[in-house]
This record gives sequence, C-alpha cells and structure tokens, in this order.
Amino acid sequence: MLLSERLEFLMEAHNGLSARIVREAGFGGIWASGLSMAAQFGVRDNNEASWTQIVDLLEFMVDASDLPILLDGDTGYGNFNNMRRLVRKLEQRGVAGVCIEDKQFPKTNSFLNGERQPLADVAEFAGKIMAGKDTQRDGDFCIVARVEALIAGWGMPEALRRAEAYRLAGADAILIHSKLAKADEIVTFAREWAGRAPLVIVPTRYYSTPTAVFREAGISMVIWANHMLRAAIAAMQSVAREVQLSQTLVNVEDRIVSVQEVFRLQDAEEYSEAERLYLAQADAARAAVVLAAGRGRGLEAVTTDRPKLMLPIGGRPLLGWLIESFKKEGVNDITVVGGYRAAAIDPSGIKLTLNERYAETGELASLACALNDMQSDTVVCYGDLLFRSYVLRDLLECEADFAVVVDSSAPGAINSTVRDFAFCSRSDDRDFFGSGALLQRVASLADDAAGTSARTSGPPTPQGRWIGMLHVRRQALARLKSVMAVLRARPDFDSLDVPALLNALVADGATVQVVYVHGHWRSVNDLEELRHAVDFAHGQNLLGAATDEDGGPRR
Ligand code: SPV
Ligand code: MG
Repeated sequence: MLLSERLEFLMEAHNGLSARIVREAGFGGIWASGLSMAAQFGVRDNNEASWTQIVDLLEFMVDASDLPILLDGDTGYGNFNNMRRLVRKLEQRGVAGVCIEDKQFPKTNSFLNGERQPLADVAEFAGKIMAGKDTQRDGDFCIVARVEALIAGWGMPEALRRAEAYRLAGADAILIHSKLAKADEIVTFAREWAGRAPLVIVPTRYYSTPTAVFREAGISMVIWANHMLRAAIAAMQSVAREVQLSQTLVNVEDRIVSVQEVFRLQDAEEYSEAERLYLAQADAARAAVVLAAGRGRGLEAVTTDRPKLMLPIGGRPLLGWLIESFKKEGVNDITVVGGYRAAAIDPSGIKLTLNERYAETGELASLACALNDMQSDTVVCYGDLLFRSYVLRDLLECEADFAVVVDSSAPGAINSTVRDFAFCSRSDDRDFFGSGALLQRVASLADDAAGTSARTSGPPTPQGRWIGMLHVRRQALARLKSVMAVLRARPDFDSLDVPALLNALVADGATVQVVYVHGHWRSVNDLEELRHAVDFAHGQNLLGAATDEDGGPRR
C-alpha cells in the first residue's frame, strides 16, 4: 500500500470487533492507534498499557480482520533493543508494520501540549530504525518513521532534516504529523520532500481539507486515526444516558444493532459448521426424541388433563426423570413429540414438537415430526419409560449405527398383553463383554394383526423384549430417513409403530445391535405400573441397591 500508485487509506481500529468492521467497510488496511487502544482499555495515551498488552490486543485484530495492520508503536517502547524485540513479536503475530515517533518514552499524545514534548535525539532515533530493519525477517515488514518536529514547534527545516536522516536509516516511509487546522504545513513539507520516500499523513485536525489536495501533494497514505473509537463513544454515551434516564430498553432497541448482528460479526455461523464437522461425535451433540403424542390405554382415569409424560412419579413428572436421565449421560438436546394434552407438557429444558394428528396416527407419524431436525447421534424412546442410568449409558456406548435395548429377563412374563418381542441372532449369555447379538425382528402390533407374532407363529421364541429405546448414530441418520420415507409411502403408515421401523431397517440391510439388559426399567401402562414406577423412581436407594431382577417390565 505504501508503494502503490494510488492514494491509500488506513482506518483506525482498536480491538478485534472494530477491526472486523473496518474490513467489512472495504478498507485495505488498519491503523492500530495508540490513542484508541489505550482509550478502549480506559487508560491514557501515555504508555500506561504495557507493550505486551498492546501486542496481545493486536493478535485479536489480526485474527478478526486478516488485513495488514500498521501499529502505532509510539516510541518503540524503549531504546533500540526494545524496538528489536517489538519487531520480532509483531512479525510473529502477523502485524504488517510499525510506526515509531521521534519522541521520548513514555510519550504523550501529540495533541496534548505537543509543543512541550521533548524530541528524540536524531542519531539515537535513526539507530532505532536501523535496529528494527535489521531485526525483521519478512522483507515486507514496514517501519514508518514519524516526524514530530512540526508538532513540537521546531519548524520545517528541522522536520525535513529529521525525515531525511530517518530515510537514510532505512525507514520505509515518513509520517509527517501536523496539528494545524489547515493542510498548509503538510503540503509544504511534501513539496520540499519531493517524493524521496512515501509520505503518510494523519488529517485529524485538518479534516476539512479535501482529499484531492492530498493526492495532488503526492501523499501516499492517509490515516483516519481515531474515528471508530469516537463513533463508538458517541453511540455508547447516548444509549447509556437514555437507558439510565428512562429505565427501559424500548427507546434504544431500534437504534442499536441486533444481537444477531453481533453473532454475525463474530462469525458464529462458521462455528456451527465446524461443530457439525468436528463435534457431532462428541457428547455435546447427543440428542433424544421422546415419543409422547398418544394418550395410551390403561391410565384414562389419571390422564384426563395431561399426557402420561406429565404424570407425577415420586413427586415429579415422568418427563423430569427422563430429562435428568438424559442429561446425566450428556444428552442435552431433547425433543418431545407431544399430541394429546400437549399444552400440559412443561417445555422447560426440551424442544416441544407437535403431532397435530396424534388421534389418528401412531408412533412413526410422531417420529416423522422430529425427523428433519435430527442431526446428531439420537436416542429415540417412548415417553413412558423409566430406566436405570446404565441402560442408557450402555446404549450410548454401543458404536453400531443402530442399537436397541432388549430386556432378556423373565421370559415367563410374556403374556397376551406384552408386545415388542425381540428376536435376536444370539440370546443373552450375560457375558461380561456383551453378546454381540443383532436384532432380527421385533414383533410389533402390526405383525400381531397380520398373525405373525411369536404367540401365533410358535417357535422360534423371542430372546427378550425391546424396551422402547433405539439409538441412531449420526452417520446412520440418512438411512433412517430414507427407510422412513419408504414407510411413509405406505397406505398404512398412520398405524405404524417403531417396531415396524426396526423391522424395515433390518429388511433394508441395516445392522441393528442388541444391548441386553436384565430388568432395571419400567414402563407405565396402567395404574398398577404407575404405583410400581413410584417405587422404582423414588428411592435412589432402591436404584442403587437394585437386584438383578429388579424392575419387572410390563408393556
Ligand atoms: C494515534 O492515533 O494514537 C496517533 C495519531 O498517534 S494522533 O493521535 O493524531 O497523534
Ligand atoms: Mg499515537
């Protein structure tokens, strides 16, 4: 930019956010103003912030803007040696260059008693420039020498003498500063200078001078030195006063940016994309879909005003137990598909989705309501389940694309009211390391209607019962969705339940892993089960001291 044929512009920025805003406005480079950076810290432009604090701040600006940044490096924060270390650190952080001024450390802002400020010894300052140039490793790193002779009242010849000495010491450009309200000094200097090196100016005081004058004078670069800071101060003062006086936000909302705009400037969207790429396998991206749209049978007496999910079990709704069980295992994104008396469902901690047609439809129609939002590893489960925490943990630890929990206990309990018999490739040998069994078929109600269930078709006997929990890995969601799409095309889709989906998955060639448990869960289908559920859920003692056979399932 210093060497370009055109007049170039740097806009001031003082933190990552303002640097991002400057880039979005279309500027090609940034002036990291000492005044502004000090001010945003709430300190003075007197080297009150340490140089390392400035370098740390610059790192945020580099990251946020990806623009070349010229640091206002004051006096170089010390002698030639401090300058050497500064240049090294700036290169390491990706800063494009540094401007140093020929004053003494600690400096003060040029517009505060500028004429009283002692200037640096010319030879000493030239040595500092040389030290910086000798230190830089990137040939493009720039050192701009700022001449304060006009500010300090030493006159034009001294300004020119100093500029020439700094040029000879290796400065890539000269910043000639003036505090006059007109550009006369600058124009005179530029004429005398006659293009010996690029000239940089800071027209804060002579702001009304048309930019064409700078072009005609042969200036290379203009720095708008503090205008982001001053704009922010004006806006903040006005909003702070207004809110303090009115004790309401209503008057300011329309004149400030939305929170969405803050997110956009922070590039929150990129984070979400990266999360989908890198975090979906991690605990943070575990989800659950709880199917709770139907009223169910057997509990009519207590579900006149609420769905089963909201029945109090041991003093809190069943939903509360479910949420706690999920959260304990890092399943934080919980969607409940409601229908019957959905208004009674407490929406805190969950996403509530409605199956409007709950009265005429079955479980798969409810699952379909949540399908589009499924993006990460997801547990699908019935809304009337209580289970010990290991049941969910073991299911989540299973690495298969699809996994189901099958209870291998008490085959004698199978009777005419029981559904969801699971036929598996191996029975539960209660091997400590798991059985590696695969699901072959679940006898669903639909199958019953077709007369093909275990009860009517005789052997083979089921290896247990599916308890109503399915885990789908993220990478298998596409398959789940395509199998669901095929089922949706069936005329009887509205009557299908989750076992029909499991069978369709198996028929499609999917491997559905079986995670065997032996009791330790409850479903709530009648008043008797509700009473048992209270016992089951209530005492953490009971939970902790559970026997092997504890928790007789009934579905
Ligand atoms: C700054 O922006 O900190 C400068 C320019 O040094 S000026 O304030 O004009 O001196
Ligand atoms: Mg400064």
